Amino acid sequence: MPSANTQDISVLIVGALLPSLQQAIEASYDATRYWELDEPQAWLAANGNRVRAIITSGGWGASADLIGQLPNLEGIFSFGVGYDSIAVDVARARGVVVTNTPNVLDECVADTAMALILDSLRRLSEAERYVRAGKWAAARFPLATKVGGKRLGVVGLGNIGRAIAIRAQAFGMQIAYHNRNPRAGIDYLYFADLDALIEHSDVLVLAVPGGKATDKLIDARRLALLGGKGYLVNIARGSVVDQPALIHALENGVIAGAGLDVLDGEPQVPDRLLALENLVLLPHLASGTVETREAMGALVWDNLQGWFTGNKRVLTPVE
Ligand code: 8YV
Repeated sequence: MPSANTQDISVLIVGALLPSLQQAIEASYDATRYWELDEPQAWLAANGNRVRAIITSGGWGASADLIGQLPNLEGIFSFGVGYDSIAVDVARARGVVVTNTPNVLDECVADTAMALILDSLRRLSEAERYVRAGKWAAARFPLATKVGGKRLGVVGLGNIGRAIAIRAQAFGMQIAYHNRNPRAGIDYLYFADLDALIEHSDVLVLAVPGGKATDKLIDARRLALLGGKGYLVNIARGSVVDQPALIHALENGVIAGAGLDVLDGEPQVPDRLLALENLVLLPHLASGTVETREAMGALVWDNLQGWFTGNKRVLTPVE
């Protein structure tokens, strides 16, 4: 709740936030809307030394350049679990705390992954387009692929990956996963070798963080390993997939289909992706429910308040 002694603390909001979060911050802090500044460079030159916090999101990020212009920055408080768009190394080297919003979005992101699995294999979006195009009376919609019994390969069995696995298991899928190390206390089939997991899987779901370590992890060679009956589902980051290679694979039957909540270069959508019937495309909405977004906003707020009014105690620092 608003606390009088934060009114003089200058915070920079990088891009538009969830309205309830933005209102709370603007009511309690000396907040600047960075994205509305006519001359951001001039503003930073004049005011950068006052800014003590950046508020951002996984989408807006915080660049090394921006951090470099804020000599008294103490924290970066981000809305979203992924922080690949934030220069965390630069922040860390400066002793700037970075927080994200893990855990509270796991269920909704996993629900979306499961929805993409069901939609891709059962061709639901394609079938809906078929009905709306008036084609039903002329001919039956073609048969789809059964979900139960199929082998799901989870790339990245973190909290979200695990929530996906639990859902998929309830639909009768057989679960296997790849992590750098096997996860303690989990008895899903583990593959130390990603290629071996892909060859084993009918459906591959990507639940790894974005960033350099996973850049184009799924390339043309690995799509070929997934094979002509295989499906790819991505709720992670567009950068994890070599997108031109994926387009080629979908156009040429190298894989059977895909379901994507994220794209490289989003929100731009290449025309060749739009033309594909064997692709379910979502506009990065996996965490996008009222309940989850409010929980994410509350966590950003608690982190911010914890830092400035709670003796620098934040709930979810990026380690
Ligand atoms: C958010 C996300 O929509 O949490 C993440 O990493 O990608 C999504 O939940 C995003 O952070 C908001 O920009």
